[in-house]
Amino acid sequence: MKDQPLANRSGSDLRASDLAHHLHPFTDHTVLAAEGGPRVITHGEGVYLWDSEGRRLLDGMGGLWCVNLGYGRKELGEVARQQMDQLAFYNTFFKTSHEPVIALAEKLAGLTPDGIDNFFFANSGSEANDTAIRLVRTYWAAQERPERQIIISREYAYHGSTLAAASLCGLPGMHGISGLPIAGIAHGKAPYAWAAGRDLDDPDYGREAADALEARILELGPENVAAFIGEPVMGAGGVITPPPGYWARVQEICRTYDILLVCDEVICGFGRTGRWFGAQTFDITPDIMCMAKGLSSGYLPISAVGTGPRVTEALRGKPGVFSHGFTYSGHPVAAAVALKNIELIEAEGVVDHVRTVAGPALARRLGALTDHQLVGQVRGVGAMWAVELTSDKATRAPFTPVGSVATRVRNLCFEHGLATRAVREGLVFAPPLIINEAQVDEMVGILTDCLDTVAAGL
Ligand code: PXG
Repeated sequence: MKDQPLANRSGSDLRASDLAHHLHPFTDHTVLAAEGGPRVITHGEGVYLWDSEGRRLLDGMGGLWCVNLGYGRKELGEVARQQMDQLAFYNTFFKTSHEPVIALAEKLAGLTPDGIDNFFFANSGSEANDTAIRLVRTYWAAQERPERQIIISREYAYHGSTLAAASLCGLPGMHGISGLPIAGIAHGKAPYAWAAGRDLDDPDYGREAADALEARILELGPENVAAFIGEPVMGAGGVITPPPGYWARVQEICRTYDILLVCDEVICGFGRTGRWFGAQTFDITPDIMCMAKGLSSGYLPISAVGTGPRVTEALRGKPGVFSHGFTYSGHPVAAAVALKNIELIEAEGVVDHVRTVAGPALARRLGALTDHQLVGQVRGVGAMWAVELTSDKATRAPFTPVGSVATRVRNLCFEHGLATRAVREGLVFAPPLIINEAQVDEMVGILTDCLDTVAAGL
């Protein structure tokens, strides 16, 4: 069985083999086995995927918040092929470099906010955030302030799955392994208006949510705090959008206490919020910026960490080795694909498309669901959205057990041709950025039918 080419094997055969040999991320393997194995995805084109049974799915999650340009872009494969022929691999350690990584770093410097001009490369968002922690520690060591150790993250944050990045997470479950979070990580409140019983556009709440960070800093002792890390819009935590004024006040607080600001742009970067970066949408000037996912539209694994003047100076201005890096830091094939991906996003006006077409269509069509009996709140920006369900619109109570109804809606959506994701009692959406208005209609149409069916069965 192992020697058969994939194309000749039936779906059930593939599922059986997967169950026998493949360990999946973030999966209850007993549930997977009880359901007879995973759905096997065979190919993709534009915003659509197909599975081994020939069923078509509209990909409401852009793979996993990453396939910004959509599936099947031949140009990216061609660039990868050319680069493999020319130079499949060389490292960027020990005073060497190569053209693709030089071109990519130069390109990123032109797209990121002013001051973010230098880039360190890795392979995943988790590694980018681990790198950010190293950079923060390096910065404070260079200032001869090594007691500044604590990095403040937030409840509901997702920053990755390596031991350090998992420590930054604020989601239940991520700290299940004993010993996490690692030392020097603290958590504060998220600006989650729905859970706080506040309106999305309440400026008082924006200020209060940010002031909670100041209170946390004072509790920990400002002299011990090294950095604050945040996603401009919290993604995997349930598309938690910042209330008005939140980021302005957070930045003021970071400046007051001389704390570095790290933006985790792993989801928000490369057009997701309707600008190149979430930092631009929310007028944030970070000291460190982490990116991955949309950097290559998920075609190859690559991530980057951008540094502003303070952090760059700590690395460039002092002798001493920065003892950190990965074999594949700045991998030439991944870098070439990322560069081409960025060029295509630019040439096709994809970021403007999100801001002027896809984003407004998602806002309009998903926003209309607010009247649905199961829906408590619809929130989002650009092409990242959440539909929060509730059993009681007045008290905002979830269903019992929490997540049971959202999971039912999610499963039904998959059966009816829409890939989405349930987060607590909500459904989240992050389709490829190239999604057009008719496809938004199709997506929200399937979702609405599934909400109706589930509501009728309650
Ligand atoms: N930061 C953010 C903001 C992320 O969303 C990471 C870092 C880690 O990236 P890597 O490449 O190491 O996975 C992420 C990843 C979900 C889900 O269920 C989201 C992510 C990963 C896995 C699942 O929504 N985001």
